[in-house]
Amino acid sequence: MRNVIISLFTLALTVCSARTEPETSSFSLKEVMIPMRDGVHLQTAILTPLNQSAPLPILLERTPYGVPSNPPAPIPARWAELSRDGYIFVIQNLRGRFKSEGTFNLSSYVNLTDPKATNETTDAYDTIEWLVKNVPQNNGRAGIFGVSYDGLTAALTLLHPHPALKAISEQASPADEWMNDDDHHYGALRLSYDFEYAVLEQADKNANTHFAFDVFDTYEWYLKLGPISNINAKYLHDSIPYWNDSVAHPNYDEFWHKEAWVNQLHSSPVPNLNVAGFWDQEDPWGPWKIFRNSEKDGASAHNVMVAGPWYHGEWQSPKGDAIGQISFGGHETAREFREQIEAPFFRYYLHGDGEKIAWKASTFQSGSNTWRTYGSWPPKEAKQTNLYLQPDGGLSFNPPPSAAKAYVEYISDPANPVPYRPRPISPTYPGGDWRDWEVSDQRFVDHRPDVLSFVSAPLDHDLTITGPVAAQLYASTSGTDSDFIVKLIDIYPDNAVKDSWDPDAGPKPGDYAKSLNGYELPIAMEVRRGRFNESYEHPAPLKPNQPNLFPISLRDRDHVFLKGHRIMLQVQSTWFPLIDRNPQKFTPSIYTATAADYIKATQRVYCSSVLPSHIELPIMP
Ligand code: PG9
Repeated sequence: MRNVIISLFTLALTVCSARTEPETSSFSLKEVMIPMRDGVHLQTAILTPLNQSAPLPILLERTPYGVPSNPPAPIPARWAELSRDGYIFVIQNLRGRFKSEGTFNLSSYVNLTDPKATNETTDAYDTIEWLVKNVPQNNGRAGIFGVSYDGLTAALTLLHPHPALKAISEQASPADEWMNDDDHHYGALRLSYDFEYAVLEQADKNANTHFAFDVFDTYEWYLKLGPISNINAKYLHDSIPYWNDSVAHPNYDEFWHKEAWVNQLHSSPVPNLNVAGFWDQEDPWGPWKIFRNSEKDGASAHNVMVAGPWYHGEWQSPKGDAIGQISFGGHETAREFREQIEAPFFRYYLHGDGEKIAWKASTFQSGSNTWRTYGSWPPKEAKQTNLYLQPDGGLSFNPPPSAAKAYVEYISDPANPVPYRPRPISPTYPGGDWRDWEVSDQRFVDHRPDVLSFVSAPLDHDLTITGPVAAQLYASTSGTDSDFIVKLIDIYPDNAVKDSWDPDAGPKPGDYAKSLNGYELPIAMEVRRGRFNESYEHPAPLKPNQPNLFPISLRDRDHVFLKGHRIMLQVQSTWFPLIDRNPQKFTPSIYTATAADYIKATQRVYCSSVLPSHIELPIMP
């Protein structure tokens, strides 16, 4: 079982597509142990097309999740369109995973100055060196691609690529695990992910290990856990290095600065197709950061961006025609991406055939359900426009009148945190509802007393936002530390769709909940941890009851709020157990806080002409 796991999200997809495809493989598989510069050998599967008649390029994937031990039948969706052009596919286990020798560090640190250092950049280099010299009938050109960890290993080649590496596609690669993506969001710990993933990859070299929760609803398990120090005290006993590192380094210190490999990237030496999902629940930020850093010094190789309304890796699924209840207007976006963008990209650079991609960015825009292309990103036509929170719970393009009541308040209680998705909350892996939780209907929290909702009037025309979105929240807490979470939501009208049930017989069980009428669809969500408002390196207490500006980046978006829909902004101070609870009392490290440090706090969100909390929308003409 273990050895057929290609990656966590493609496993399920491979199983699904097995029903429709023939069972004989069109590849032969050879397993080799490839030597690295320090004598460590890496377990590598080489898949050669049975019908190969001429030299072909090599397309490499490097993974911590296991390589196949048999030729794939049917061919996984992620290779289906590419294989029509002909590639020698190569998959390698990272050092220290499964039969690969050495130690798995779960680290993105690349030391470019020490000539003896080994890391994912040097291992990819040595692998390509060996492959172009030893794989029969290769055409001397290699590419590397992959999603998530596999995407990270692709992206890390940019720091020192082998000369035979002619094109890469990093897809959902993390770039700085303290700033965003899997483990933290601007320093706020992604508790459930960081803990469960560290166990997954570091509990056993030969397996992907799922932590054995003894409570069905993990919300309850994490709440009963109490302070975070109990994870080591009661369960892990310091046995998982990455978890130990996470709790030993609460701030953006030297450890995390080194892990933020992307800061060493100033131009892309190799053509790169960056791919991101707008609803990627793991690594939505890295690809945009890599895309932007690649052009910092202006002298980049071909560097383009693709984004779609996808969960983590959905573009490798057979169709990609929906996420959760939200369908994509009849488009099979995953297949279309692979057929019309990814395969031509590699064809051009590795086969020397076809046309070079002419646009800078391409998106599948949600709301309108259309593919778009842009000559620059963000598009120059987009105009940053403020949408203001109003003291009566409204949202308006006009700032609040000065005479208005200055704030709206709520009590945030760490003993009763707001769940991030409807309970019961499954473990992260295996899947459960994790995959598409970011499109969960937010009606499940919008009347909690600790969740504020600001809502616009119904739109009288379509409103398109294309580019970076941010919130500027003026807020205070009666405590000395605090989190503020904002969610930008698209509210569907109550008559958005015609109900599918017979009007006389009424809905069958389950039908009503499946309707999109009145649906509150999150478009962008993010957390800001107050202790880091002034400095990521040196956290500081907040002054009780004093308004502070919480700047909250909501990343790049491309969405149309359709006529008749309303725009909503929710504000809350807990998002559990996705984000660990802020004690709301400043402590030097939240990871050493005691149960007594977790206190209730009164939170105020200001909506006045002097403290005009607002959201910045990049509105297209
Ligand atoms: N999101 C996973 C991951 C990538 C890189 C580092 C840590 C975790 C993954 O899906 O591979």
